[in-house]
Amino acid sequence: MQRNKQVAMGRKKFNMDPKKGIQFLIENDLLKNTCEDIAQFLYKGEGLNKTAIGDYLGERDEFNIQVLHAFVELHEFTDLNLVQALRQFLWSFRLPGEAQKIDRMMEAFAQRYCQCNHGVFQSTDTCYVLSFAIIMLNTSLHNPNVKDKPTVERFVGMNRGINDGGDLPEELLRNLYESIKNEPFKIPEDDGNDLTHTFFNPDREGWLLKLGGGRVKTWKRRWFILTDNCLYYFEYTTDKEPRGIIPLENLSIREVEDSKKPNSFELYIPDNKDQVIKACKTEADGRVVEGNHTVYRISAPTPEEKEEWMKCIKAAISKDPFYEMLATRKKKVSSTKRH
Ligand code: 4IP
Repeated sequence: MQRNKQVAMGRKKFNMDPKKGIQFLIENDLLKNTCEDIAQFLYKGEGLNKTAIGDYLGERDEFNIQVLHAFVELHEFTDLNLVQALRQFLWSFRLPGEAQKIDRMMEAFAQRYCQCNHGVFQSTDTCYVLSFAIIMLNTSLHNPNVKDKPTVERFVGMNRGINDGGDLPEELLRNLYESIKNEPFKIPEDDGNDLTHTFFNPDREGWLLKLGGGRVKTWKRRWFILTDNCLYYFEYTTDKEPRGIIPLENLSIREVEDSKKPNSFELYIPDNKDQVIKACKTEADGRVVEGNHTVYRISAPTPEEKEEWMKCIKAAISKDPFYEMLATRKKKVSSTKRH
């Protein structure tokens, strides 16, 4: 009885703070302090929140990385095609939004898949790149915001040359395509920052209010466009030149309560209070100068629009480093000469 109570308490603690939860279970002899035992506990996942599991597995600590590997080893992918294996894997925890974490986890996944299925791919990188192509395909086919749905021919074409310079069998690619088309990935709960959003080009435009950066702070209605990892704002929708450009690199976004404007959020530099955000703006006389905001406070017309904007901006912020990492791998798998 006592033991069960304590395990339940450990699970609760884990869901609030994964490291503390694990520590509690170990200290009370409810869990052995080995990566295999911890991995087993996470794999069973009973009563555990999948976001917390993902956070724990994504940590950069050497020990957590070992747990991640032990966790992936528990997955049996033998004779599963890549989509089936991804379904299993992506359901066992929630992938965190951060690029480095996704990279580590997907690398571990690809290694395990290749270990269970010798000879399907020329290299782990091929498996890794194709896994992402599939995840992106899933988004393109099932996200209602994506109007241009790729055909199977396009999917096959996009994956030419990824098997260390050679092609994968067309039938394999067709099967994977059909599988995703017939049934989207089931992904544990979504807080708007998961990888299906990470890969969705969120381009968005609309009217928002922005608080000025001067001494007297005024709210101005501006037409905002989110694209290329930048936020542009214009005075009129038809303006050719933006009044301001805010590169989103290194910025974070948070909700804020503003006594005057509802549905507000802010762009800010994490862990920094006074540093000015790199941005440029056009002065009244037409000169282009550096911005002087330490935060950008923005207010949306409705709570729904605020959510949408925040989701899209978050996705824009988190996708970029990842695209780079993926691009590097793609280069690798398409340039390697096959012997
Ligand atoms: C202006 O207030 C506008 O809010 C500007 O926004 C803002 O520049 C100015 O900040 C602020 O002083 P007034 O129109 O009442 O003078 P916009 O350029 O969209 O018109 P930002 O940097 O927010 O674009 P300073 O810090 O540039 O003065």
